[in-house]
Amino acid sequence: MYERVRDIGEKIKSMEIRGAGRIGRATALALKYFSEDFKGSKEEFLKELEEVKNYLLSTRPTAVSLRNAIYYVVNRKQGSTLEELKESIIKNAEDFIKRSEEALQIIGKYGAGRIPDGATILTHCNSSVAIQCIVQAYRDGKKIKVFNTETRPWLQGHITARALAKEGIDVTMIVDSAVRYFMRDIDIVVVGADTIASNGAVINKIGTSQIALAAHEARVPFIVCAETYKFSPETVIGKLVKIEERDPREIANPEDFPGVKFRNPVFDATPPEYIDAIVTELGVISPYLAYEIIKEVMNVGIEGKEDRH
Ligand code: RUB
Repeated sequence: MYERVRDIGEKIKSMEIRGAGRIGRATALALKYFSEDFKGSKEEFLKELEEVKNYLLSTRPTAVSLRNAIYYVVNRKQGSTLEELKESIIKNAEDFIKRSEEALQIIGKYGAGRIPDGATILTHCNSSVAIQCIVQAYRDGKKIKVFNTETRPWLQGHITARALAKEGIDVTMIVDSAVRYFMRDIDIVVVGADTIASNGAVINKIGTSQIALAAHEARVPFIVCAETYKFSPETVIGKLVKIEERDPREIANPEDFPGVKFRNPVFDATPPEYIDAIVTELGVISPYLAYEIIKEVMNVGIEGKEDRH
């Protein structure tokens, strides 16, 4: 495997590169690097491209951004000669990264619009899109406060808290299980998404669905911020989103607990009835419009029969 591809793949696996948006962009970059570094015939290129694709797909199973980046870069390649194919992949990868970065900025503006002046916001895990909306609201001059969960077991909340504090935002970190206790102080919940299914369910960091439940109970608006490449075309044809289960040692050392089993699913699904809106770069939509997004943007509808990978 090419060194620069392997380097990105291993960083995604070990979560040095994490968060669905970054995973998508890193995947596109790995495919660009492969095309740049490849030496050999056209036949070898196509064969090795399949291997690289499958390797990247094996790094993390839940974030559809990874699959959609591969689809955008590889399946839309054009050309008949080796040089044309390589150039097309490099161009598609650069396009994907550029569009992803632009989407982040646009969602930041739309999402900030949904945050009232004086609001106390709750966020979970570390979503670059959710943070973008919060930071934008703050830069727009809104007097906001943020509560953020530490996000066990990987503690992505530490990254969020530091980023918000660095920006000058009033941020309070709480343990995940304190969410319902504090919900009475919260005006709006803002989270990101790993994957959005065609029925509008949002798959995000484990614990998101519990937060949505507590928000629903307290009648606190629950907003999801996600680029359109977080929507999953495969779910239109009945595929279920695979929930990643990671090493239990992320929770505790099993050797310290003889006879105890551990489970470590790292994502969960929040049903659409608990979601007030999804903020995308195409606008703010109801979760029930997920199918339309998939149909419009990805050109895959009920008629899209086959698995794309
Ligand atoms: C990260 C996570 C984030 C989404 C969205 O999980 O659940 O909320 O990926 O992030 P992990 P972004 O840390 O396991 O990758 O908005 O940055 O795409």
